[in-house]
Amino acid sequence: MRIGVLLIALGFCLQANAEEHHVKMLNFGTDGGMVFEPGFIQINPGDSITFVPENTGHHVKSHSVPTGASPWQSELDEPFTVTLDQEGVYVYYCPPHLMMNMVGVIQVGEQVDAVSRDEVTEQAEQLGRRAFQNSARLGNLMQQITWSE
Ligand SMILES: [Cu+2]
Repeated sequence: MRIGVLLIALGFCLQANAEEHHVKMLNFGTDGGMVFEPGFIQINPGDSITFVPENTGHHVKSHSVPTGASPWQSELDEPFTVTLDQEGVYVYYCPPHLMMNMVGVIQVGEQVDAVSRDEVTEQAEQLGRRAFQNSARLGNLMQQITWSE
């Protein structure tokens, strides 16, 4: 009985600690044209991210997600919220503006297991090869990841 109450209280605490973050989809931002802002974000497991279409013509689709996590895709011009429970790196893009490197990176957890580094980097490079503008953007975002030793 007492343990049950404790677990319920703990559940409320965990829920209260989960944060909701916002990423804007913009025609122009601080990092140039056709851009997610912020392009890199570090969150805790269980947090959610809402993608907000501030301008029309954008949506978001995951490119690579950690093992065990589900891919996602939003509707054009619709706000979209995804909750991320699995630690690791998520790379995503806006399909209509992939050629302009409209891409973003999410780090879930304080650090990312360095064992996954080569695979994650290779997946990001596959996506980056399809960009013809803002070509440095994805590399700059990937450099902000904190890897474990
Ligand atoms: Cu776009």
